Amino acid sequence: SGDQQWWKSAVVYQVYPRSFADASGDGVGDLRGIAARLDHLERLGVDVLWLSPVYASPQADNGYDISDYQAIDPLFGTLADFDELLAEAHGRGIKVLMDLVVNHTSDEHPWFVESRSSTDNPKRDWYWWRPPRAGYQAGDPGAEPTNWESFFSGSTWELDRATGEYYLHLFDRKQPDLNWENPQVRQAVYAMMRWWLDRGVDGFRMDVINLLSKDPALPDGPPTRGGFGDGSPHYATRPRVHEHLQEMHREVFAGRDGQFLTVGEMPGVTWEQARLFTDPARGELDMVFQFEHVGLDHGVGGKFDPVPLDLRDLKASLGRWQTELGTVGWNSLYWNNHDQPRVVSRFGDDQRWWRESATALATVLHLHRGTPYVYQGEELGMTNAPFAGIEDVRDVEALNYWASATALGHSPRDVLRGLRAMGRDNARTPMQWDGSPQAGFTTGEPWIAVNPNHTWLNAASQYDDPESVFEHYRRLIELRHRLPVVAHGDFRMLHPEHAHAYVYERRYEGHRLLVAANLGPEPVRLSLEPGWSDEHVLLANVTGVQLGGEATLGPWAAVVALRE
Ligand code: ISL
Repeated sequence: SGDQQWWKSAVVYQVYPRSFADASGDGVGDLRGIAARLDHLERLGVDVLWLSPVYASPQADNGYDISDYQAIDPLFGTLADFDELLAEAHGRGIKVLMDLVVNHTSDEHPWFVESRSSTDNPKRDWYWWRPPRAGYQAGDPGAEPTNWESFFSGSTWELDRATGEYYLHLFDRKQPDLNWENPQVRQAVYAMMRWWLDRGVDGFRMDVINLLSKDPALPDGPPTRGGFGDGSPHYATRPRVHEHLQEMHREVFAGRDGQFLTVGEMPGVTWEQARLFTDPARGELDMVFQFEHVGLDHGVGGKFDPVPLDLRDLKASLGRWQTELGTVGWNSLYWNNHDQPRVVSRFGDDQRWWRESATALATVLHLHRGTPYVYQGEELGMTNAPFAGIEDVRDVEALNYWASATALGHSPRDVLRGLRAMGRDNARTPMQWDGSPQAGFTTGEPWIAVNPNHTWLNAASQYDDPESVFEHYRRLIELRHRLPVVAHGDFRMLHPEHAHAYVYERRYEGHRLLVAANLGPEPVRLSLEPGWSDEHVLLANVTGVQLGGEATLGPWAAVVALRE
């Protein structure tokens, strides 16, 4: 059903509303700001706009803590602003995906306010409440019902003094986990989803959707650092998640007219599991975000203790996902989102080879089999930010980590080094529209500092420059739209053992697409199958690339070639 799988030739653009464009001048991006910048998306040629959360929220985790799923936070505007953005996007042929955050709500959501009010409240069972561990008094060290460590540092359990019980929060204490065992919870979520689809949205990006189902026995996990345990065997990708997603598909999407897209964000998911989630015959999801390739540079101390990437590991990982989701299921392709450091700073070179490495990495990613996601500013080659100290940091994950790591005796200098390299705020500095003092993002005081490099790194200076990062992304997107081999071809990794070159071939109905990139600063020469020559080159990020029996690739050179 080719038409039903329209997203195979589509590219998605992610907007983080807080940091995209501020129309009101309060220093925080908003919906009217996004609407005013749709020209940028149209020029780039993307098919879908994924909006990070704009719902009513206390903003403890920048909107991933929702207090009303059917209201827009005043920070971002009104429902009327939303409807207008939707209409304007649709008018340009751009679909809109909402972020669906239903593993947890805000602790200020009325459901949780009711739930916490007494042990016999009808909504008590909508969340995970447990008494202190047997033999302990509430509040004692070790009294938490399990040893699980939160994604955002500390225990996953918070004591509520009113009833003397603890509630579960895999993320911040202001993000209590919903109990998906309860059918009323599930029906409330499906009704809310239908309400958004009725309003005209085109699908959902589903936040940590593989964490919905917990083992109700809530067993301890294997010990980790700092006296905690790893609870993930008891909450990640449990069998009932598949049941929940199938039920959601039936209750929300089945029989509805239109072309939708569902993508599930899934920390820790394996390709075996992803194949089940995305097998169309099972009726669960269209695609998933997996995390294997963005974990390859995490060190023994976790994400804030990074180690250099070995390109062979990256190729082995992405290559395996290509092969294993080749005939059943579908991949999402991404380097960046609002949780990851900027790829040009992370896997590229944001100094000497900034333009070349940004475009080489883009080339390698976009021509894989799967649906590419571009995170705002990535198409300009935006870089990590030079945070001077902890006072420049805004993210709850980073601030919680800072507090707990420094309390454990880690030196502030080391903690900051980790945050600078890997912190999520790197992705959250304002979009760089032009070289003016606040980068054209706001007329006010931005909620987080603009990166000083906006004076030369900005959209205005890249439009119509044939050598710009933006133009390169635009061409890659155009290739996906134009060439069936990009959307539908198979995948074969070449030179898998090469430490600096990333080379692969795609084939479809007699067409062969070759992608060859040098992801390093030293020149590379590679042997190729006979038959390739310079006349097959479709796109290159530098001049002077030679294709023959050998490919000669200068620093960070990337080339795309096509033949029959
Ligand atoms: O960046 C991470 C912390 O190391 C990830 O573990 C991240 O928290 C995880 O991918 C889940 O992310 C999603 O859910 C979080 C939210 O903070 C993220 O912004 C969101 O993308 C909780 O809703």
